[in-house]
Amino acid sequence: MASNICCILLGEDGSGKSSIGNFILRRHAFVSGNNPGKFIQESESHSVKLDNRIITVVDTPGLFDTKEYLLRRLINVQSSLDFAQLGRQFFLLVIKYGKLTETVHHTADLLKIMFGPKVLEHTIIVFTHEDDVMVKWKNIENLVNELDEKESIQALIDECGRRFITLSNYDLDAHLGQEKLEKLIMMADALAINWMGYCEESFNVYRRVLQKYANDWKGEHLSEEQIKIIKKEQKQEERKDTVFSNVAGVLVGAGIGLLGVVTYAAGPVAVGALTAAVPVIAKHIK
Ligand SMILES: Nc1nc2c(ncn2[C@@H]2O[C@H](COP(=O)(O)OP(=O)(O)O)[C@@H](O)[C@H]2O)c(=O)[nH]1
Ligand SMILES: [Mg+2]
Repeated sequence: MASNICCILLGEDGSGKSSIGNFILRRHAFVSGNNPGKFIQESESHSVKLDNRIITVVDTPGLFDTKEYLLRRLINVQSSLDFAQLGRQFFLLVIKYGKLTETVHHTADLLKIMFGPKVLEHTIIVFTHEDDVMVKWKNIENLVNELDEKESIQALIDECGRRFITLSNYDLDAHLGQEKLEKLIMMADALAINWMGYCEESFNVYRRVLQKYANDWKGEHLSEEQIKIIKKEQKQEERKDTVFSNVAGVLVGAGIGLLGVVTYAAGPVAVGALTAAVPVIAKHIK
């Protein structure tokens, strides 16, 4: 039987995250709309039962265009993983078709410092607003080729293992919508098979490092240099934590081993003492 899965929606405000969340849930659970009042500030989740398993969808605040400092926003979006206890997590990076801007180039790095260097191995890209652009460009390749940022967008698609779908959230009820939903769930299930589990310790390290810088780096952007510093420190801290837990493991193992040796050595001594004591005790009883 297919496992429970948990889909975390990531992307800019207005990209179509909430709409796609509703699309997966098949009900209007998340508020959606194109004005700031409709954009959420904290992650929220809803679930649906589908073919005897639970699909949880976590909607998150937009990554950019916010009044909040970028690092604070990232920490906020990162907390979406706290909801994701119910199944194997995968990420849906939602990008508005007509808005493939330079922020997309930045997105891969932001995802990595929030969720770790392997996050794109668990990510599917969803290009929304297909209806708006299809008339002009016909398909994503044509559209991407027109853009100045085409190399970084292609690189992002490649890093996600070329897992992407294109859709219009307005096809929600149509036959086409159903087909796309099935395709999406199939991709997610394929990811779930190879799912290695999210290491909570590593995740706590990513969070800790972001928090460390959040008070000092209060900008709306992070420079490439700042991202490099964060990545490097996360890697070092993760390694330290791994070494620490390995050493702790070895110490515990050694302790158990020592106890075994003591028991092993003490065993014959105890048996010998008992054997010697039995005739003496027996004599006293007589
Ligand atoms: N034309 C078109 N509009 C869409 C599509 N997806 C979402 N929208 C609209 O774009 C606006 C923002 O969508 P929403 O899901 O709230 O974006 P979010 O801020 O990322 O959660 C809403 O008015 C949606 O109706 C799409 O595929 N095509
Ligand atoms: Mg929304």
